[in-house]
Amino acid sequence: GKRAFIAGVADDNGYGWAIAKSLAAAGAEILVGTWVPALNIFESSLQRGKFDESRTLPDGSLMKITKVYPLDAVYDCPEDVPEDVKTNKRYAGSSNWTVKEVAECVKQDFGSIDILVHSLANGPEVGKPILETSRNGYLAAISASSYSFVSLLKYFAPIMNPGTFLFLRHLLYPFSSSFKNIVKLSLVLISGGATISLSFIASERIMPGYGGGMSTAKAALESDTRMLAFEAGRKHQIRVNSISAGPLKSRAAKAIGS
Ligand code: ZID
Repeated sequence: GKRAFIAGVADDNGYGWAIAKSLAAAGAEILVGTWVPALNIFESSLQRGKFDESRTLPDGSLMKITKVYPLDAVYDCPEDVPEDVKTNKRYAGSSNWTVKEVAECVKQDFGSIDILVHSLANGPEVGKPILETSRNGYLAAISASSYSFVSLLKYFAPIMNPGTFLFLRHLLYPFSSSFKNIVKLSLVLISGGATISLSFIASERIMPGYGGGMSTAKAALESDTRMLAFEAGRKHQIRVNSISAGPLKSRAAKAIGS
């Protein structure tokens, strides 16, 4: 079976949870990365059976989460963590939660993964129009919602199982009588590692209310998806995609008042 790491699961209301369930139903082993400040409540709710109803898979069994890793995707390695965060009591109780360390722990525990899901975003000023957004708020949105994906890919790609390239032969103008058939070759990456993130249409259209630099962050995420597909496809033989999500009443969505 496949092994999936889903970054951005802290309750049973969001996309990360739903994706984990679908993957579990399809037979995948589930590992999740949970934002450090939300870790205690998520783990205790899991243990107390609070999610058991929504953990039920189509065959009646409960989704098993093999391991929950604490994660803060705005920090790449321990040297990046400021002193006040290090000593914050919500953080001091956990360890190895920077992106690089989480990837190392997953490698130690399981060796490799097949699927990486980025289902996290944070924009502290999302409720503010972009004209009123501070530089810090804007950069924080990009750091948590866009660069977090670059960072996850950077550290997880080396432990993802590679796929293989296939040449596909297409016939252009197959029904034309006046032209000779033109054969086009394209290179397609099949099976092997796959990564995905969740975007939002505000990346390319005006969506009032999606402020604080979050529209910018989604535009960056989509642009990075193209570049990363190119780079990580060649370097690691893994696929990189992003889905533009529809509305879901998650915890994050409540922050944007939708
Ligand atoms: P969620 O709260 O379940 O997931 C976000 C997770 O990120 C939470 O678990 C946080 O703890 C975690 N997190 C935040 N900061 C960090 C950090 N520094 N390190 C680690 N974890 C962190 O909400 P969700 O399921 O809505 O969000 C998952 C993804 O879906 C995000 O990328 C969203 O931007 C994206 N998405 C969600 C929706 C939606 O409706 N829920 C839409 C589009 C994209 C959307 O906003 N019409 C109006 C709005 C929308 C669509 C259509």
